[in-house]
Amino acid sequence: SLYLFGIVVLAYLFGSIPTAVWFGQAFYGVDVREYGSGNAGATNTFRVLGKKAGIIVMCVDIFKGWTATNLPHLFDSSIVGTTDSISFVNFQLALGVIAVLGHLFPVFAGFRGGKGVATLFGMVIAIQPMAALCCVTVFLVCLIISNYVSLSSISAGFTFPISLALIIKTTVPSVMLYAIAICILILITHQKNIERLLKGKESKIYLFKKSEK
Ligand code: NKO
Repeated sequence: SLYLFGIVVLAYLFGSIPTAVWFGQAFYGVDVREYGSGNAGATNTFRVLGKKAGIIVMCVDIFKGWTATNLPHLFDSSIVGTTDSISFVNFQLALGVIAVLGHLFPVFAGFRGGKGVATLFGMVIAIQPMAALCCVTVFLVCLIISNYVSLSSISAGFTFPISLALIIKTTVPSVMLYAIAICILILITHQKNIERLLKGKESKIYLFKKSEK
């Protein structure tokens, strides 16, 4: 129906909010896409503008994914068109991915966005909090050991389907399909990072080093 289409558009618009670009332009007069990795994400904001800016962008980007995925809860079941929990979760999964596509190709920033990691994480929190906990644990351990955010994002991406299979007995099979697709999506958005990692040229991020900014 028209309502469903409206919710889908809303999810895309939410994902499209280019937090890194707008935050940098508003408070530092800088488009972070012109520096560092050129990515409009939390990591590059951290790299270019410092720890505080990076953490704020990360939080907003996570919130975008969480909000888009929870949009159906805001509407009446007659609008969402189902009371069946499986199709409800399927709709939520679709909305999460649509928000991530908005983050990757934001209408508000010339369709040059980020890599979708934080927004995907927000989606996973909304769909399967236990899996999200597994992902963030692997992410942090990997980051503390390697100091590569990209490698940590990729590892966390793999953790999503693996944690579903090993720890969580999911009743909705499509969650597993989405988890595998998300894992592949992270590999695709990190192709340049993978090349740099293999050449030993990826830039490191030190979480606990004092940033001057
Ligand atoms: O600039 O190319 P870059 O080095 O910036 O950036 C690479 C980086 C891009 O992603 C980001 C977002 C980082 C957000 C960190 C959020 C941490 C929360 C835990 C992550 C769990 C991930 C789960 C993935 C969903 C399955 O990679």
